[in-house]
Amino acid sequence: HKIKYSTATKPVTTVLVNEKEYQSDDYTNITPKIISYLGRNLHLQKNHPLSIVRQRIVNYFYSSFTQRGNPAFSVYDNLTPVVTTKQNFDDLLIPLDHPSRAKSDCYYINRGTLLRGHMTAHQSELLKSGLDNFLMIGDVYRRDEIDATHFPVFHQVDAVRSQRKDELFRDKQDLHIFEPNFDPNNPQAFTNSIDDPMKQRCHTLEASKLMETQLKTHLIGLVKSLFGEGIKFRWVEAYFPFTHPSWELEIYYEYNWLEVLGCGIVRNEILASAGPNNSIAYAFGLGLERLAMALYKIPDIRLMWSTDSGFLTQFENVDINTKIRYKPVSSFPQCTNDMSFWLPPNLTVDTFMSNDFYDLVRDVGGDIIEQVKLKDKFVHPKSKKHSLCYSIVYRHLERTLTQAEVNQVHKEIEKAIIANYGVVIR
Ligand code: FA5
Ligand code: MG
Repeated sequence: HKIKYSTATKPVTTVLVNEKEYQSDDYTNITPKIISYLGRNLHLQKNHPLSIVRQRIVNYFYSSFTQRGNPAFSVYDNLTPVVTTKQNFDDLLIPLDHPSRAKSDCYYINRGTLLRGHMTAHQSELLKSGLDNFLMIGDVYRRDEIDATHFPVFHQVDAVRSQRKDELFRDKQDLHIFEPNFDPNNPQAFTNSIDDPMKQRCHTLEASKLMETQLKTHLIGLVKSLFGEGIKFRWVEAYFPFTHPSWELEIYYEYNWLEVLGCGIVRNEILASAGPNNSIAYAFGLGLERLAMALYKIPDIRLMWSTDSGFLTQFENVDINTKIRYKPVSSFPQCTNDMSFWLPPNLTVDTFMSNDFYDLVRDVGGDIIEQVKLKDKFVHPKSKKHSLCYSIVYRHLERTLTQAEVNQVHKEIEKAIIANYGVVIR
C-alpha cells in the first residue's frame, strides 16, 4: 500500500493509535496531529470548563431520575474513540451512501476503523449489554472547516432513556387527547400502522407522544438548570437515521439562535435488536464546547486546548454552579497571509478537496492557525489552468507572533502542498 499522510515524506503501511497497530489502506486519512489529541480527555480534566459542564449535566440526570434512591442513569465517560464503521454507522441504520461516511468528513484509520464522529457510536453496544438509562461522554472527531467555533475534535454527551410500557403509562389516564380510541384500562405502546411524520410505524401515537413529552421536558429542564429559568429556546424539526421523530434544540443566546443538541425517539429496529423488550426510548446528543463557550463567554474554541495557566486558573477550585465569566488574558494580534497556487492538470477548482487542505494546514501550522478561508477560484481563460487562493489567519492565543515567524510557517505549508498535490505557487 502506498499511503500518504498530508505532511509525511514517506508512505506508511501501518498506523499506530493508542499503542495499537492498524493496517492502513486507501481509506487511511488520520494525521499525526489528530492522533496527538487522543487521550487528552479534556472532559475529565480537573477544573477544565468542559469538565465542569459535564459534571453539571451528569448531576442533573443523577438527581432528576432515581430508582430506589440510586441514580437511574449510568455514566460512560472513558470509552475508546477508536470504533468500527459498524458501531459508528451500520448499527445506527446510517445508509452506505450517507454523506457522513465520506472520507472527506471522517478520520479513518482504515476502511473498517475510524475515530468516532459522534458518541451515538456506542449506543447499540451499551443497549446490548443490558443498560436502559445511560450517558456516553467523550471526544469525537470530524473533518470540518476551520474557524472560531470549529475544531476537528470536540466533545459530546449522548444519552438513552428507555421506558417499559407499564412505566410509560403509569398515572396516564387522559391519553384520548392523542388517540380517540384510547382505552385507559388497556393502553398499548405498539401497533402496526403507518410511519408518519408524527411517529414510527410500530408505535401508538400515545406512546410516542408521551415519550416526546418526557424528552422535551427533561431537555428543557437541563438547559434551564445550566442557563437559568429565563433562557429562550425553540424546537426545530430534524432528521437522524437512528431516531424518528427527531428534533434539534436551539437556545437564544447573545442575539443568535444556537443549536445545542439533536434528539429523537430511538428507531425501534435498534431497540428491538439490541435493547430491552417492549420498551420505547429517547436519545439525544449535545456538544459540550457549544455550552461551555456560551456559559463562560469563551470566544475561541482553541482556548479549550490551552495549557496556559491564564486560561485554566479561571476555572480552578470553583463550585461548579458558580457563574464564571472568562476574562481574556489579552488579545494578541492576528496575521493574515494569502496563498495562491495553480492546480496540476489532474485537479480542478471543484475536485480539489478543501478538507484535505485544511488538515494539511493544521498539521504544519499547528494551533496558531485560527482560520482558513477560500478567497478566490480562478480558471485562466486561455491556458484553462485552475487556480485557488486561500487566506490563512494566524494567531497565537498567548503571545504576539512576529511576521517573520508567520512567514516561516507559511513557507512550510507551501512546501507541503507542493509535495502533496504538485501545485505551483503563484
Ligand atoms: C449528532 O452527532 C447526533 N449523534 C446527535 C443525536 C444523538 C441525535 C442521539 C439523536 C439521537 P449533530 O451532528 O447535530 O448530531 O451534533 C450534535 C451536537 O454536537 C450539535 O447540536 C452541537 O451541539 C455539537 N456539534 C456538532 N458539530 C460540532 C462542531 N463542529 N463543533 C462543536 N460542536 C459541534
Ligand atoms: Mg446538528
